[in-house]
Amino acid sequence: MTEHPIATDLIERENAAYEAALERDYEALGEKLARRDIAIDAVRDRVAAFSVAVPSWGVGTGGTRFARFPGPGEPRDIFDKIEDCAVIQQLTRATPTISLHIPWDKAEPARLKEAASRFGLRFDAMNSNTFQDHPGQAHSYKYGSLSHTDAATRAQAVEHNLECIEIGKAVGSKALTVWIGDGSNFPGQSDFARAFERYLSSMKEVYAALPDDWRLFTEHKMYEPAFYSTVVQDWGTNYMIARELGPKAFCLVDLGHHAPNVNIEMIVSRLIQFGKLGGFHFNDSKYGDDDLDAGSIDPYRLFLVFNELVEAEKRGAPGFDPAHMLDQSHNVTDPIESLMVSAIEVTRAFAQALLVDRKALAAFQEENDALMASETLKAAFRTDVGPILAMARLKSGGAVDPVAAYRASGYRAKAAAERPAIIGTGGGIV
Ligand SMILES: [Mn+2]
Repeated sequence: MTEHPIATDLIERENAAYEAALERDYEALGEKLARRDIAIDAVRDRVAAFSVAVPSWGVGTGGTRFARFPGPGEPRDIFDKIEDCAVIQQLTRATPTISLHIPWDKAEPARLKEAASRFGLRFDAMNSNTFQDHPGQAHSYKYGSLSHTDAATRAQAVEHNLECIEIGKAVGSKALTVWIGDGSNFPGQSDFARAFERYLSSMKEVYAALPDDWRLFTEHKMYEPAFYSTVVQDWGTNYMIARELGPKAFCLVDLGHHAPNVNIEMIVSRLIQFGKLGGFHFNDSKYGDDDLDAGSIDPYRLFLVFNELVEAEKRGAPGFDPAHMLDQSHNVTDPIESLMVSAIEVTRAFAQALLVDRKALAAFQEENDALMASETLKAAFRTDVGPILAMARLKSGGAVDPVAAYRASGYRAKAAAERPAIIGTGGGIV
């Protein structure tokens, strides 16, 4: 029997207030879509089956490089985090999995599994952490980890990744995500080729320990914490890594890890075309790796990314099976609310992408009708799919308005009473 952190009768009461209006809105949208030969129930069912993983670190209040302002009722450990993740899943019905970060979330695997399954949750990709030093470790990552000049430091970083795989095996995960902060801050500080060679050699050891049914995701990021050069800085380097390592290695695209204005949807298309798109860390940004809520700055870009994903799925691109994860970190919002909103926005972009008239788009592309091709995409993007998302949640036992239901539940105040404030919690910029 699945436990629910929010009383189900509260959700039912909340939903009842919206239900009649939602039925009318859904019906009206259904008529509109029928004129475009789209069956609304089919879109709703696709939306209901869509999911995105919640990062365990996302439920804590994030920080900046300068300061961290803790919020009330923050999770004290991974078990509190799992409960917060259960709230997000219960209300949105879009986030049945959690992505763990080791060592922040280190605990007895059997207890982790038990805690998650109590709420009907499972574990998504494991995340290793060699971008900061951990208490008791023999070698510092100050000058790098998997690409460090010192063999013992590299071996320690490899060993940590192997441990993440072991924990992942025990909790039922099927993927390891590796992001490293390795790089340099001054020209000449690091030899680009030798550093990359050392990284590849370390990653080959990690890859060799990967179970047959696992995938390895490497995540590129153009800068930060290194500000002159970064070892895994762009999708091209990431693609080379995935090619070098083998068929279980794929590239992970974090939307915030590119230079401003970079055409991310085209990167996505390229990686799909050559069978190396592993998945995403969804978030949004104005300047750099801002880790803002998905779709909060540029929802059209998020839609264009999903347009590529839906297109790839429709044409049956070989090996296409992207993992969806959120990756965000905040100082100014309730993390549970932000993660719910992000999960909804990602699902919204998916729903909009399902509405693209692909036959018309292909014809306009063939005719070089740039204006009508662009308008075809915008017609889908401009469609308010809100009733579809809400109906999918309602049918799956979620909340029509997850943020309103969450606020009505008083969950945060209850958590604040049960969880005394602590000084620090695992969180960061990854
Ligand atoms: Mn990320």
